[in-house]
Amino acid sequence: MLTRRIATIALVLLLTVPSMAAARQALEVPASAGPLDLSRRVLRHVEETGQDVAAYVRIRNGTPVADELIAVSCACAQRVELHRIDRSGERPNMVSDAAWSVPARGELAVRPGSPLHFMLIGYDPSVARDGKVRLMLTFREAGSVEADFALTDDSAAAWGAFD
Ligand SMILES: [Cu+2]
Repeated sequence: MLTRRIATIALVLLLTVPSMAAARQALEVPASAGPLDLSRRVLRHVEETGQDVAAYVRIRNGTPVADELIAVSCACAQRVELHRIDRSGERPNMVSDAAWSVPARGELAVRPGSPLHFMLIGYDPSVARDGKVRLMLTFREAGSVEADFALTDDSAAAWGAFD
């Protein structure tokens, strides 16, 4: 019986592991602006129109030249702000920044649970296609790039799924 159970577990692993890896790869197509690589592009899914929703991304810069993210936009929102949660006061406060630095040979991690997120103000979920919305990110040096962000019910889990 034990042998049979192990065989069953092995079979389950054999069937699920490759498909999980494939699903992870299929989740995101590569996107880049010049030398900057944009991955882990996720957006909090909501059904209701007119909400403010958060989006996240990891931007990697392999070059010795720093850059700056200076604007984000989406046909799915009235505007997109670069929000930073300021916890220095009595209550957490969302501050809208003008730009975020992408360090040389480093990364800008707009990560769930961190102080940073894109805030899509007045989000319209009807613009989404195939579980994705397209955002445009503009960098001071690298210029503009359009990239799809995957809708998710759990941003932290979606981000972590790339690990
Ligand atoms: Cu915000």
